[in-house]
Amino acid sequence: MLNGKKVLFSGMQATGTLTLGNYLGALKNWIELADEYECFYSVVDMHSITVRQEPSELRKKARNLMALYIAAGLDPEDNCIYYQSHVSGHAELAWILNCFTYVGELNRMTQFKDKARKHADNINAGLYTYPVLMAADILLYQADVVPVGIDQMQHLEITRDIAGRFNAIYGDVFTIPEPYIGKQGAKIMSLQDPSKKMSKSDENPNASIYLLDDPDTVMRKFKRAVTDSEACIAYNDEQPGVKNLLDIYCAATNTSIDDALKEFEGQGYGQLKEAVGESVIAILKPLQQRFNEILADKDYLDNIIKTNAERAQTASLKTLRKVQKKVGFPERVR
Ligand code: ATP
Ligand code: LTN
Repeated sequence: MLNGKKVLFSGMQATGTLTLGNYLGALKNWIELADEYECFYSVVDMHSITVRQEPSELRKKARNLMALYIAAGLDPEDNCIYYQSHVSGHAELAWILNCFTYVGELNRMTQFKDKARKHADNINAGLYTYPVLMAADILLYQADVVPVGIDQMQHLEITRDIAGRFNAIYGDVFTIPEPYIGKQGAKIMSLQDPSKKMSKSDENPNASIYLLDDPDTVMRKFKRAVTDSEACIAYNDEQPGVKNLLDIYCAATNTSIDDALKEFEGQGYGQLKEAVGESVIAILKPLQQRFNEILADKDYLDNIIKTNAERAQTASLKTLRKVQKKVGFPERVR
């Protein structure tokens, strides 16, 4: 508990422009939960360098991501929105937790296996221990709940295991976090290959809707989206492309699948694609306008970056000092 509320933590990597998958699977839920919890939303730039980044590009993407969080509807006064690299406790706790994580556990992580396959020339130790840094992010703030897309469930489970193991040795140090997966949009698939998740690092730009795509591009990408030759609008695994479009429509408009199926009864794929495109454009237009305004106001954004880093640093130090004491590090002499 912090300030009388339960704590929420989540983060996204500054590795590219956010996709509709990131928005519907994570960001939208963050906004819905923001009032109920004391929230920490991090731009996890330390995770980003597990894959090689061009420094000036990373800095730009991280700032854009910070602006996107705010543009999407997170109030930076009520919520602590900050850069992970500005709070030293993430790395310090990650080191300690590394010593409570088994290589056998890390060997099972599917995201590591996927990324190692994609970046075979750079399978670095950071990529391997990525889940431990993520556990540190979450445990540092004693988070009760962590809203993420389905793909992050395995990382949440290892976080709970590490926290439970630490608590079993040293007493109740960490809150065991619960994942929060939204009912809709938890796994948005690629528009070009509906067996793969929509991902901001996909090399085919037509596979993803980016939050900064203009309306014509959004519509064009939906019109090109892979469907099938069944020509009927149904929600099942034999028609994964159509299922994905319906998932997007329902998550974007807060409609149930049953209601959407009634709405599109007797219609063709062209009409479905048009309606999905419109529903997404309606979300993106105001978001993009806010985004441009925020980025243009340098002082406003800089002030948020500064004050929130201080807030996060203060909150994180409480846990860090407790953990350092528990494992036997010498007391600081004042
Ligand atoms: P990358 O391609 O760089 O690995 P990503 O697009 O998979 O990135 P992340 O930064 O790893 O995105 O994820 C940020 C958040 O968005 C996480 O909570 C993740 O679960 C969620 N998310 C990512 N992709 C999707 C998707 N296609 N559908 C639903 N949620 C998603
Ligand atoms: N691993 C996540 C990003 C992430 C995160 C976190 C999410 C890093 N630290 C803490 C929730 C809580 C990803 O790749 N999407």
